[in-house]
Amino acid sequence: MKISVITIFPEFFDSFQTTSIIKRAIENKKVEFETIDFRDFTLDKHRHVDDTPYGGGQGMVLACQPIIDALRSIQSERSHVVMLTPQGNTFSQKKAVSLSRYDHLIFLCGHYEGFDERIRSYVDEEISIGDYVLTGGEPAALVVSDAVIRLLDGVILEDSHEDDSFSDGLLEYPQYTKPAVFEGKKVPEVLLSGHHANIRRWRLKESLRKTMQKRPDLLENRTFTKEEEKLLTEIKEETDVKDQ
Ligand code: 6GU
Repeated sequence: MKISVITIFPEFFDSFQTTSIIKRAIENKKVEFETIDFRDFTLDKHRHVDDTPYGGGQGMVLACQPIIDALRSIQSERSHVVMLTPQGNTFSQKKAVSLSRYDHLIFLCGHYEGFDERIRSYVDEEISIGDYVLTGGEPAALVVSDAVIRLLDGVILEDSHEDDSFSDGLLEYPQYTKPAVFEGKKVPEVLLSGHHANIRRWRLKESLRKTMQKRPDLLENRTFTKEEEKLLTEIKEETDVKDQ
């Protein structure tokens, strides 16, 4: 996969590309990551990327020409163009999985100004990373890139995806490492038992418990397996006992 980010702040992505898992993914050619500075595509000598809004009002508006010329310089039939804006559909793990199937993703980042509305007709979709306002699309492009890159073949151990919070609609079960007792706090006995079937069942139960406690909304439209229903009943009985 190739990811191209169209931005006036390419340096924003420097540490992203040179740190940890993303760095290794780039070195191992699992992903090619590039930034394109659309200021390089301006035609005036002051290199302006924005102008005052028609109709008047506060602020500046990102102009069509530099952004569309930057886009055309890298776009092909294989490209999927994503604009990062607070008006977009909210990003999710499901969206990360669907984006991970494209050959070439192009992310278009605006800054505190809005985009000229006509730019929207050149993009395939608009994505927001949540209901809050950022100074620009760059942190959002970084978040989406990270979530997509870690899903690509060979970037992290395949098994790790299956345990991801959200990938099966549940939050991840609690994890522990040595020592078995820290300041009097013990690791659950079952995890020290070596009994794989019991460990698997405990983990599923604790995933369900965490999801019920912290994100009950994730359970609303879920169809439960027989085993999950049994575990949920156990959890409810345990909570009822505690409440008495
Ligand atoms: Cl993609 N851009 C900006 N400026 N703010 C946001 C956002 C994007 N997603 C959430 N807030």
